[in-house]
Amino acid sequence: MDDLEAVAAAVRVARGVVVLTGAGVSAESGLPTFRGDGGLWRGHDPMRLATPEAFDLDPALVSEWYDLRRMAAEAAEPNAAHVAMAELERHVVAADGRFALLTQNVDRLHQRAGSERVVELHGSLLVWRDHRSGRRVTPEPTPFQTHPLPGPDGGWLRPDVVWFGEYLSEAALAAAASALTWCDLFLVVGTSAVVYPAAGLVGRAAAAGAVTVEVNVAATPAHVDHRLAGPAAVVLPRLVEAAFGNVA
Ligand code: BV8
Repeated sequence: MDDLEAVAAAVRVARGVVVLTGAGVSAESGLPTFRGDGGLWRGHDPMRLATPEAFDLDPALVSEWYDLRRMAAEAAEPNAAHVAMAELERHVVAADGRFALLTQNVDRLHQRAGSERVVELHGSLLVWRDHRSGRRVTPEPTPFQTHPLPGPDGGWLRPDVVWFGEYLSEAALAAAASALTWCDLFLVVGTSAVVYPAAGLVGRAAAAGAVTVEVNVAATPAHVDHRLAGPAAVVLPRLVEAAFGNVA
């Protein structure tokens, strides 16, 4: 039995499924990853764009870069990987199992594909906040006319994402920790597994006794029980079909 069948058998009997996703899941929606060929960090130093210091130094540059990404996310469509994750959630919950989708992605494509139990570990591109007061706004899906935009409370508008050196929200960390208490199957999909604390969740799930499975087109530092090599938009639909049949 190849690994896909073994993993499908584990999915069928799982009582608590947790999925950790990264930029690789949105690659087939046309949104570039960070560290791969053609990735966002290619030609850009993340420390110049994805830190509070970068924003303080050049709010216009950072605002423009994130607004471009926001508009790309608005224009993108969920791909078969996102759809398969929403189907997996429905199957697990229908069988009285528990499910959580912990995403590092900030594009909200999981939610647009129908995933409901989503924890945005690194925030969202589609929500921005006043960098002084923290008051959140959801901008219209049209490009900003100036950069940076003034916030509602006298600061500048910044994306409501977690930058390097910033803490993840207590709520997100608590939701992830809670999911690990009942997780018996942990899928890690489309992430280079180098950004912490998200990347640390794989080891914590394994330490808690979960079966761990990686879906990726390349090897990563993640230590897992099974590796399913290939694009998420190909592997995940196959896995859901192998586990539950071709239920529309
Ligand atoms: C924090 C902003 C406390 C939003 C991002 C412990 C050890 C070491 C370092 C640290 C540590 N604790 C904290 C740190 C520092 C830092 C960190 O982890 N640094 C690393 C890089 C060394 N972490 C932090 O600062 C975090 N904060 O811990 O607070 C603290 C406070 C002060 C001081 C210290 C600690 C905050 C982390 C969040 C940073 N924000 N982005 C945005 O702009 O989007 S990180 C950025 O990387 C994105 O958020 C992204 O989600 C994240 C991970 O990237 P991936 O999603 O994995 O994408 P990547 O391109 O890397 O990989 C794509 C993968 O997909 C590849 O594997 C590829 O093979 C695969 N792929 C491609 N195509 C496909 C595919 N797979 C399947 N199918 C395909 N078709």
